[in-house]
Amino acid sequence: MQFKGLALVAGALVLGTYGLVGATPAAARATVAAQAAKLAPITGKTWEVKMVGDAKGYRFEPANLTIKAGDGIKFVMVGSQGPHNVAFDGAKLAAPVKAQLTANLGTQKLADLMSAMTLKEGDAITISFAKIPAGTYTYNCTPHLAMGMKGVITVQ
Ligand SMILES: [Cu+2]
Repeated sequence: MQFKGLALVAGALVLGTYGLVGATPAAARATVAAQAAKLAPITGKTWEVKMVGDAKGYRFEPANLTIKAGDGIKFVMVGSQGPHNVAFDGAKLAAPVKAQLTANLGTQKLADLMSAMTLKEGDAITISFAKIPAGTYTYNCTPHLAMGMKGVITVQ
């Protein structure tokens, strides 16, 4: 019995050490922020951005859009050249902002900062920018990134 007890204590120490090594403070804070972020509904205007694929190429129209805090954007697929989605570039975003943008994708989320795909004409992705700080947000369409399907949203 005594030996078994020691083995359990040793096992707990190994797990405890691994836990400390595996979780850096930054990762821990990001996890907390992700858990704290909840979808913040649109409180202002809902803008429309078309997701287009045609003989001229793949693009968001307009590719540059300035909105106010609390506004939302409805990304609507035009034509049949999909699939399209909206994926934010997180490289310059702070962890809490990434978490809020991801939360604001709601049930349309495919991955962090990335929406699900639209497959047919009229399919739409509506994203709230409530609780998103003023700044510039670059995004792209994952399937058509290599073909230059990108956009910029400025939140005032
Ligand atoms: Cu696309």
